[in-house]
Amino acid sequence: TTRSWEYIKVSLSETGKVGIVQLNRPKALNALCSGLFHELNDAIRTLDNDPAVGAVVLTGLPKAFAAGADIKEMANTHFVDNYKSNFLGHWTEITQARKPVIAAVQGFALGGGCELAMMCDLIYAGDNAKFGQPEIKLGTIPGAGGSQRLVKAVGKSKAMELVLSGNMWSAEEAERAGLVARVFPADTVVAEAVKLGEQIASYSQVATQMCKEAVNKSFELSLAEGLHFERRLFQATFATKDQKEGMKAFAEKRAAQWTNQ
Ligand code: CO8
Repeated sequence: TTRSWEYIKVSLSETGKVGIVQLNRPKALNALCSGLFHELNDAIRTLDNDPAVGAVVLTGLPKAFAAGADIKEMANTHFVDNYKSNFLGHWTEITQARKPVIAAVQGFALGGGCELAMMCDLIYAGDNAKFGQPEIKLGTIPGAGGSQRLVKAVGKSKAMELVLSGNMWSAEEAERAGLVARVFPADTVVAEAVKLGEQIASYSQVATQMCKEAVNKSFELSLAEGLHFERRLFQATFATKDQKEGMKAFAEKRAAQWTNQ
């Protein structure tokens, strides 16, 4: 977190338990250029590997979480080059983080910006947030989950409307659709996300990581296989010291002392 960054800012909450990554490219409303994504991936990887950190908050600027992929950077690229270089393939690296990642969205979350928010584990929105997949207006289509994660988040009809119209949803509409977990006054959304991060970080990291892993498996597996996976992980928690401590502390009416073991 101490190195210098060009396109992002990285910090820790006061307790040191929540990593905060702020996209910071104000000149272009946080358009996601290649350099920004490399820095973002480095920061998330570093925080994910930091034993003191229990959760991460990803946020942007008051006017824009991110206004999409950098249109100027990609405008003149061609299929064969994009294909050979696996253009933007590294975008999904954030989904490999084991620790919970909370998106705190203010202002525009458009195109790749909306897709980046959806790659996080949950979204908190400021009441000024705007979500959309405007790629259709540029003669292209969503390329980083807008036709897949969005459907899983809000269902077919609402997803179709968003990607085919290129219109934007307000924070309230996004919450009603289930894209967003909760809406807050814009100037408090980062603090609220950090507060949730602190709560998550106050639990056993083994348990929070297993929770995240199990929920994410529900997108990949059939119900029977998913339930099987969940039960196995649940059973596995009984091999941890933290499960023993958590249940002992309950019986003794005291706070649990987690060791992440
Ligand atoms: N890319 C590059 N520059 C951008 C972008 C962007 N996505 N968005 C805004 N900017 C720049 C503007 O060009 C402008 O720069 P300059 O001052 O040099 O002209 C600056 O940011 C400020 O923007 P505006 O003046 O336009 O600000 P407004 O408040 O008037 O408008 C909007 C804000 C409505 C957000 C407007 O900027 C806009 O429509 N932006 C583009 C939104 C968009 O179409 N996003 C989708 C991009 S495509 C995409 O994300 C595909 C992802 C595919 C991923 C594939 C992975 C494999």
